[in-house]
Parts: sequence; C-alpha cells; structure tokens
Amino acid sequence: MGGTFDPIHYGHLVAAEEARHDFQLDLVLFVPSGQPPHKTDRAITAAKHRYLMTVLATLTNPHFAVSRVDIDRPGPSYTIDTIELLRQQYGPDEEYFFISGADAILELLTWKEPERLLGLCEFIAATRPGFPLTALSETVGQLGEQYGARVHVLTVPALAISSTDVRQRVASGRPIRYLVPETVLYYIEKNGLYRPRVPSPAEEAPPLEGRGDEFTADEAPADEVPAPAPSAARGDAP
Ligand code: DND
Repeated sequence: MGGTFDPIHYGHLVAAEEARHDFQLDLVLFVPSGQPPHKTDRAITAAKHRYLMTVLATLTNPHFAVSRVDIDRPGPSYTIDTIELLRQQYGPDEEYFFISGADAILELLTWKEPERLLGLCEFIAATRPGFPLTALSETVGQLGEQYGARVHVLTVPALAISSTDVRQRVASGRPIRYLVPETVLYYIEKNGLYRPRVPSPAEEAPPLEGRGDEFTADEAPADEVPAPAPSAARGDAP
C-alpha cells in the first residue's frame, strides 16, 4: 500500500487488513512516499515523521511491514519505480497487488507509465464511504478491456477517516483518539505535528527602532531567556 500517510489512520489500516484477508496476502508492505508525485499544493510533513508513524501504526500486525524504498530515493515517488524496486528486492516471481483507495483508480491513467504499471501488478481498490460505485465499475471495466488491467474492488467497512481531517482536527484542537492508533496520537503530540505554527515573540513584536524601549546587550528583555516551566511561572507570579 503506497501513500503519503500524513498521518496514517485507521482507514488505511482497515483497508490493508481487509485486503490481506480477502486476497490471502502473505505480507502487506506500507510504502510511505518520499515526494508524493501529485501533492504539490501543500507542504508535506518530513518523511522521517511519516515513516515513523507508519512503523508505530503497523507494529502489532505480524503481516504488516514498512518499506523505506520511496523515502530513501530522491525525486517523485512514482509507483512504477516503487514496484520495480520491490520486484528487485522480493523477486520478480512474486505476485504484487497495489492497494489503494478507489478514488486513485479513476486517476490511474494520469500516473507515470500506467500501461507498464498495470502489467506489473494487480490493483485492489478500497472503496470509501460515499464513493460512486458506478463510475468505478466503468473505469475498472475499461482498464481491463484496453490494458488487460486486473483491478479488484474491495468494499471496506465505512470509515470516513482522512488524513486531511486528522490534520485539521489537530490544528483546531479537536480529538483524534480512535481515528489513529494511540501510538500515532502520542507521536503527533510529542513532536507537535499539525499544530498551527506559533509566531515567535520576535516575529510578533513591532520593529524596535522608534519604539522607545531599546535595550543594550546587558539588559536583554525577559522574553529572551528560556521561559520557566509553567508551574514555576505560576508560583512566581505576584
Ligand atoms: P496518497 O497521497 O493518495 O495516499 O498516495 C497514494 C499512492 O499513489 C502513493 O503511493 C503515490 O505515490 C501513488 N501515486 C499517486 C499519484 C501518481 C503516481 C503515484 C504515479 O506513479 O504517477 P494517502 O496517504 O492519502 O492514502 C493512501 C491510500 O489509502 C490511498 O490510496 C487512499 O485513497 C487510501 N485511503 C483510504 N482507503 C480506505 N478508507 C479510507 C482511506 N483513506 C485513504 N478511509
């Protein structure tokens, strides 16, 4: 399963587990993208964080593993290159299935070298709640007729979870517990991911010149020394 995983959530994990069960897969490899080829509209969280969250989320499933193949190489993480590298690593005789959301299937022909890609692996398209199945069946039929593509539709229990929603929830202080594994929740909290960036006091302050409160190096203002721990600050307050 390839993805940006910014962050990984239970929607990804349920789809992967359903695919593993229904297609009797030996292993589901989660492949976080280094540079997602199609996501140029927003800043992506550092690959290190997305990779570690994926490791934490998949730790307890013996059939799940995480590959660094896309984050260790430069340039956009095109799936055709990912599959080629995995075939070198695991052998060309294995059967490869690319698990993705059903929405990705509708755009598959815009991916790099789609015809060759469709010849190298089968696709498992996990439906998301509210996804129009008629359009999907038509596309799956066309891909099969024109390119000999093998695309399987997998209905997963309705999980209206998305990474975008998880990020927005963190940014606005809403809970994400039960949308992501606890380990991922703690990782997000500990590393301050997805919180709105708080401007530093220096950025907020108006220019010093002409403000009448210029200071010399010996008289640095209190906000330039590290702030005391919150409890100490409260205790010291007049
Ligand atoms: P996303 O950024 O959409 O992943 O990336 C999906 C994969 O497509 C990555 O491996 C990309 O490298 C590859 N791609 C995209 C475009 C062009 C090319 C390749 C190319 O080669 O030219 P997300 O982290 O958002 O999600 C991962 C997967 O999980 C997606 O397929 C998404 O649709 C699916 N998903 C859900 N499935 C079921 N229930 C939910 C889901 N939420 C996300 N709630």
